[in-house]
Amino acid sequence: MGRYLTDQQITDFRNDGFLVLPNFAPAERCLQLRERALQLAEQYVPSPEQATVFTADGTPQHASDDYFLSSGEAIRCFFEKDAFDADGRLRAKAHLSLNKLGHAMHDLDPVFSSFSRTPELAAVAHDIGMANALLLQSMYIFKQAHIGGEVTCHTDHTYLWTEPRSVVGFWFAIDDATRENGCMWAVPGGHRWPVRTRSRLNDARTSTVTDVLDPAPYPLDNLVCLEAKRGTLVLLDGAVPHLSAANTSDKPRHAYTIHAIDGAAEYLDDNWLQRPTLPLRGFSVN
Ligand SMILES: O=C(O)CCC(=O)C(=O)O
Repeated sequence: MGRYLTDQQITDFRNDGFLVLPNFAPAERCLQLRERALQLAEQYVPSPEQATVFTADGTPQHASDDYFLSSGEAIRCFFEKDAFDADGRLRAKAHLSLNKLGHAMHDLDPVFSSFSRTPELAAVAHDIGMANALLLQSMYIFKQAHIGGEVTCHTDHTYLWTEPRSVVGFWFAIDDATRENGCMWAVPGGHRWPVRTRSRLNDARTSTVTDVLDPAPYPLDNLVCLEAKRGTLVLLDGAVPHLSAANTSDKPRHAYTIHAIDGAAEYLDDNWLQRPTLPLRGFSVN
C-alpha cells in the first residue's frame, strides 16, 4: 500500500493526538455527500412526534432510546433539541431540524460508502499504524445555522472502547468550519492523559450509563482551534479531548465523521454501538 502522510505528519499526529489535512477530499465530492445527506434526511426523517433528540451537551436524552441504541446498523435521524418551540412544535421543516444522521451510512448507502472508502483513506489509516482498520460508525453532523448544538469536551474512546485503545476519528469538513459556526477545538497532547469516563450499556442493555474513572474535568487551557475549509480531513486520536461550540451563526456547518477501530483490538460487548448482523469492513475500495 502507498504512503499518504509524511514522516513529519505522522510525528505531529503522535505528538498532538490530532492532524489537520487541508484539501484531502475534493470539493465536488463533499458537495455530492452534502446533497445525499439532505436526501437521506428527507427520506428517513421520522414524524416529529416520534423524534429522538440527540444532545452532546451533557444531557443525553437519547441514552435510553431504542431508536438510538439500535442505530449501529441503520440510517437514523436525530433531532436538535432547539429545533422545537415551547409547545413542542418544530420551527422548521423536519429534515432541516436534525442534529445528525447515524450510524451506518458508510455501509448502507452507496454515496456514503464510496466517500468513506478510498485508497488515500486506506493509506492514512495504515500510516498512523492501524494494521487492520475497520469502519465502526459514521455520523453526518448538520450543526444547523442558529440551532446547531454544542458538543462538550469528550474523547471518542469513552464511547467506542476497545482493549487496547484503538479508535480514531476521521472528521471531514463538508462546509467551511469557522469559529463563528462552531468549528472543533482539541487539546494538543491530551491523548496522553488517561481517559476519564466510559459510557457503556447497563446490565439490562436498555440504556447507557457512564463510569467516572476520574471526576476532574479535562484541563482546557491549551485548546487549539481547528478551523477547517471544505474538504479538510481532521484525524483525532481516540483519547484526545475535543469539543465544538453551538452554532449561533446563520451559516450551517456540515461535517462527516467516521470512527474506525483496529481489528486486532477487542471491541467490548457492552459498548452502546453493536453490529450483530452487519460485519465491519475496512477503508479499501473492494
Ligand atoms: O463535529 C463536531 O462538532 C464534533 C464531532 C465529534 O466530536 C466527533 O466526530 O468525534
